[in-house]
Amino acid sequence: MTNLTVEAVTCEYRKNPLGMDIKRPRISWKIQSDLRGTMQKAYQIQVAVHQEDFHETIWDTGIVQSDESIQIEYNGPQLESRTRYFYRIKIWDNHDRESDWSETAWWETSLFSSEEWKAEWITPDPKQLDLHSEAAFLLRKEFTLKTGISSARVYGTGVGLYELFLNGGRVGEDLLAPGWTSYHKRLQYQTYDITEQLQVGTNAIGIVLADGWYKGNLVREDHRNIYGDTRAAKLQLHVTYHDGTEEIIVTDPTWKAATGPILFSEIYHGQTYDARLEKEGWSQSHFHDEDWEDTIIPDMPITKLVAQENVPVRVTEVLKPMESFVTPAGDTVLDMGQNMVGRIRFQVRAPKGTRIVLTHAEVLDKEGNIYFGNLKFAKQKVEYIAKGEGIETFAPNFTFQGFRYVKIEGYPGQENGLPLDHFIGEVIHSDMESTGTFECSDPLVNRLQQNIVWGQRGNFLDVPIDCPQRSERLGWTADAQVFIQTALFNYHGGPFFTKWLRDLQADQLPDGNVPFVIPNVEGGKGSAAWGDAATIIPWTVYQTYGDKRLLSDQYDSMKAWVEYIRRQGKNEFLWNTGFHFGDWLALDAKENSFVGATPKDLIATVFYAYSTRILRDAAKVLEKADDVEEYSILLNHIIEQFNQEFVSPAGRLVSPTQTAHIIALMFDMVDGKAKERTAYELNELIMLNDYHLNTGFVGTPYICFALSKGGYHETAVKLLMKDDYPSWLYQVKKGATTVWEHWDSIKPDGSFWSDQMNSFNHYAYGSIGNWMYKVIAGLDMDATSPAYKKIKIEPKFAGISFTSAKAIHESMYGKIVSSWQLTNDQVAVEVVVPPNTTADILLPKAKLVDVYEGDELLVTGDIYSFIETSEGVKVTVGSGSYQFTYPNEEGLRPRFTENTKIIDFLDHQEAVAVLEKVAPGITKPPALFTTKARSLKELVEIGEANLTEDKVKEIMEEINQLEWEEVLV
Ligand code: RAM
Repeated sequence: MTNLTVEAVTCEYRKNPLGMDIKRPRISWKIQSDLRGTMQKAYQIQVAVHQEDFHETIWDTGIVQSDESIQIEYNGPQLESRTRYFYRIKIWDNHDRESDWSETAWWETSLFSSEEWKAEWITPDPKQLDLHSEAAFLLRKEFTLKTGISSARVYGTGVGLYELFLNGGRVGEDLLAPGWTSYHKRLQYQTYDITEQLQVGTNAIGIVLADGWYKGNLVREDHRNIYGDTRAAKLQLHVTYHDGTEEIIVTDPTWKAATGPILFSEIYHGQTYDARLEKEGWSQSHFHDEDWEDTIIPDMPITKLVAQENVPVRVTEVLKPMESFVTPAGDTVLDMGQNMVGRIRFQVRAPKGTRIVLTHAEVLDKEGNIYFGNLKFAKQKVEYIAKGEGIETFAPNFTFQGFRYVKIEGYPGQENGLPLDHFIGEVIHSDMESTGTFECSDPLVNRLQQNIVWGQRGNFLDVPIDCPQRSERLGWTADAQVFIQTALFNYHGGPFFTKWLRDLQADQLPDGNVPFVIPNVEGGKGSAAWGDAATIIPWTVYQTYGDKRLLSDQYDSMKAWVEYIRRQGKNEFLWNTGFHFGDWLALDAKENSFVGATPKDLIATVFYAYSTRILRDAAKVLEKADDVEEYSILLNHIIEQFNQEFVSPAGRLVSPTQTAHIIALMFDMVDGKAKERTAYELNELIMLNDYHLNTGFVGTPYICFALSKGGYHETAVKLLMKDDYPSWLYQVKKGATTVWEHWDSIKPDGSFWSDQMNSFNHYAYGSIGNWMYKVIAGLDMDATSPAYKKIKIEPKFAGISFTSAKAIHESMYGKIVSSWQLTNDQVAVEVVVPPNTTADILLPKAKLVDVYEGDELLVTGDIYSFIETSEGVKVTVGSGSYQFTYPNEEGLRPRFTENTKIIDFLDHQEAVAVLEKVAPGITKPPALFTTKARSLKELVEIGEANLTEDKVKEIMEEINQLEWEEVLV
């Protein structure tokens, strides 16, 4: 019996989504098969309402002959509000098998029309309670329910931020709800199933309301009330009884209001909580609220409510502190061991009125003191005033902190050391599904990957923010744009970016210009590589998930951006006017400037072309023939003008910067001789800079791609493996646990880049992750078949200074693995291809007759197509797991460098033999094999090998010239 099953059934990217207002949701599934080469031949979807047995369906596709298994739009009768739809899927495959029905899944609709909102906005009566009070408001209401409750939902929202309570317990686990959108144009509401939390008889519901992004301090010092000056809530609770009747409880002026223990709470600044002011039982029935104030219906500037689009923000992990210590300045500091974003939860037994203060920071300065300088005016301060009743537990809400270190004041007995087990770090971010891992034989590169992932976690907080610590934390467009491909390898970003793009569209200006930050609270707009988020992000989401609807929804916005650019230049085909950030933070900037040396009009024109190309490709996908033609012609003109303006007749780029060369190559602005020359010059520029980059936000994401693509892959690898300033691994060696904003956020002498703008958790330079997945591990897709329907596996290990790499990506079709390993005599490539996809695999430098797949010679196996080329063997396979092995030709041996981890390069015996041969007496096993002693360089650094730098170089050369066979016999 063979096995074919339908699994991981999702609707709009989510498993059993509750409360969606999408009228034609899309269904996707993954296939499991124990036979190789499985392709779906047909599918059947059934949808039923109110029942799980599918006796009566409202939509049955019948057997549809199709290989489509993702993003299939519901096409049955019009859906109704507040209804649960059950669905299941069955498939047939090319091996003549029929699967069972999938497990039954569901989605539930929310409120489709604004008329269904019966609730009013409410806020405390300003005559009784100061609406501008910093204290969070409590709103409450009691209501009575009959027996026979069958189900209940609450639809709720608020501005700034709200949390819901029912009968004394919290509703849901979401934090920072309703999330951050362009509030005046669209505000999200959340849906919760509260059936289990209700009781027959009296119930009580409570709302806590704080400032948040809506009216708290944002962007500039003392700059508040950006969206409005009134906090308010709106909520509607529907109770359905077994007899079919329904009851609705809504917010209206019968609700009561008060303030409670939260005296202050803001995104940047933290929270002040006086536990003595807790109102015990306030969200339970029979609470005495006679002295509470009234509520009124305020005028609200909100025009549209939309159901939650993004995955919620939640606590996703809990960290234990690594240690605590007293700094030279005398502060007691907790070290979380990881630069994290979220909050501290602590426990304390303290006399009433004890004030415990936690101040959060990312790093210690070179003297070892906690450093707050880079936070600008964000206070990141949490104050707790104890009520003095037994053990008290506390964690702040409506705020988040970016920190590794926490200065603790006032904790009872802290002079004798902090009780570490009374503190935990709760990591908070948009709770996206993790979809990728990258690992290789180099521990520093692995740490870099971890840092990239932590950077993503810390900054994907409902909106892709630039940094989580200082008084900024805004949705900067370039940061999101340069990082998105890396981001979508690591985590599922479908709902996350769908929501953000709707805000981009909402905040885009009538002339097509795009604000610097989305949601737009900053005011600035335009700039090449920033506004281009409007085209790059929808296109990348489309490519990764096959999301044609998003592409179509964003199409007008994409086109408006390109047309905006088109009107800017002094010449229609060049973008040579206006404000640009340029190659932001590049190291070739003039003293005291943030802007790199690459001419802004060159960068702008390249991005003009890049956006136009994307628009043309989107028009192709959406079958807009006129636009395909229009933008193909426009693209050609831009490229032509670029060459006239920026490339000499002999093919030399006018701007001798790394970034100019990188983007010209990356975005196909040069061709033929000019292309060759650009690649050559780029390599020269980097060589002359001792294999160091000097690029900023614009050049860095593509530097290694441009080199690998241009024929200089070894240089790309050298750049990644550099660990002195400036480089990715320099930060890692300096102890970074997230990615820094500046190459020199911490300088080699331990001092900091200026206080003014120095984030230690900025994901932009983490965009190298994309190249690590795609080029080093070789996991990529054929761009003509989005969502990895056609996978491209092309590991590139030649010249690499490590011996293995492995990338896993959970795609819409299922898990893809690309993994390779080099040993002295063998190359092993392992590939996993999910059902209903195919993969083109390149086995570099392999000869057809030598390649095994599993135990069988490839040529005799059942792999269905292969061919030998000058690059190696190309195999096309269907789904399944494949283990390819072939002899390791000498050309594949990685070069031994001072950074090569010796025991990865050579096994134990070989290492001793080789080192004894080239430098008798230098090894002191077992030191060589401890985890610390990873490379020759480090052996020297930790004093295990008494060698000069020159001698190390000599040894490396010798090792690389060795006749291996001679040594190893
Ligand atoms: C900084 C932000 C962001 C960048 C802008 C131009 O303030 O941190 O990273 O995009 O400047």
